[in-house]
Amino acid sequence: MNNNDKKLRKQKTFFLDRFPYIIFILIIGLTLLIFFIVKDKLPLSFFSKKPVAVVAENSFDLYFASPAKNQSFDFVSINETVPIEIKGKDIENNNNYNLNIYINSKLVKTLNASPFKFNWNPSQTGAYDIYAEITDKNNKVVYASEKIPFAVDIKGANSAESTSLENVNIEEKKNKILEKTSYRSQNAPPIFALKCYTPPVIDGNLDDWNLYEKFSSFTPTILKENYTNAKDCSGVFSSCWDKDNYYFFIKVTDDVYNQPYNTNQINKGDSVVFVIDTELEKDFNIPFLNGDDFQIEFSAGDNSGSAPESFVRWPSNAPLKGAILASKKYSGGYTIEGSIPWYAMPAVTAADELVMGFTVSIFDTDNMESTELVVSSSKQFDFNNVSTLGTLILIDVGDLQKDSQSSSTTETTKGN
Ligand SMILES: [Ca+2]
Ligand SMILES: [Ca+2]
Ligand SMILES: [Ca+2]
Ligand SMILES: [Ca+2]
Repeated sequence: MNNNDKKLRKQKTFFLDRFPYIIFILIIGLTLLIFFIVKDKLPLSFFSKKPVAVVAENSFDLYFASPAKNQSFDFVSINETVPIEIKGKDIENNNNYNLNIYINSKLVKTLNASPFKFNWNPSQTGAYDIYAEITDKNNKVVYASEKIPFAVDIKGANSAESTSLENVNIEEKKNKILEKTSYRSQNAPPIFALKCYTPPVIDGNLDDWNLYEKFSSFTPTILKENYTNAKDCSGVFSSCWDKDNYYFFIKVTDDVYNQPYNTNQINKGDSVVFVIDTELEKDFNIPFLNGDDFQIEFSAGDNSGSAPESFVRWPSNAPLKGAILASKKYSGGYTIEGSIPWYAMPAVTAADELVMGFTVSIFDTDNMESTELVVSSSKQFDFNNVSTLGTLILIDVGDLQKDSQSSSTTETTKGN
């Protein structure tokens, strides 16, 4: 009896029972219909995203925290920079991807670890657009962001036309060299050293480095779990060359200066380390060290104020012959400026377009007795594997110093 009752009730209430489901399905149907009608009429880039080969389990997304869309930057000097910051939770904790950033369709930066931020120095007033691409290990593009337009207005006399023309020429020259060169682009963006026609004064002061390229994208490489922030350990590196020497300047930001050591132990305290493969082309497929490779360490002087020093760990185990060094220590960091004679590296004939393997690393020791953290200009720092090195390229683009002086002091030098 019970069963029969139930059946009857079921039949009666069949439609009423299902009514909410039918309404629900109708709503979904209508929503989809509206979506497809509206979709094509909206200019949202979300819908017109490049049809990239999306791996089924990975859908990527990123956005620009800076610059904002249509933001305009009013600068008073050509040295000012546009802060670029990109957020993308899919790649922030994933080293399998690179981020290529394009401004006006030209690649300006490749980042491989978060935070994805850097300062971009525009050489001239203008309208720009920026977008980023995510590439996988095989350099295949898996995502391209929308383009963010922004504008830069550089006021003041410094934005002389000759300077921007010069920059365009330099960029063209660099691209030409890169096109015909074998280098390990996957390890790091190449560092360019411009030829200097007046050598920098080796005094630890930054003032004669304005014209030269600055590298600051250091990546934590060894004991990277100890990395906290840029105040702990970061740096800005510049270098230049002439027929006699390689010159460099590094400004290291380090919250605690600690260098208890001298000579062959300086790499246990705060120090800067170059690894150079001077015959990159010949040794391109050799991962181990040979006679033309160098590991050169620099210290800004020990805790009791000794003079800055160098140590060649490979191949010679001795201070670097003929090196001239100067350093400055200040609250929050130190500088090292130096010149290294090419004769210390006999395989090198310094010349325009010479390409070498190169990584500069900053070793940081704060409170312990040995290295706590290393940040490097390459993604990896492994001295036993020279195929992890980045690239250093010497180029000659003429006398920049003379050009910049003649354009800014034309009037005063005429009084003859
Ligand atoms: Ca100087
Ligand atoms: Ca530190
Ligand atoms: Ca070599
Ligand atoms: Ca330190």
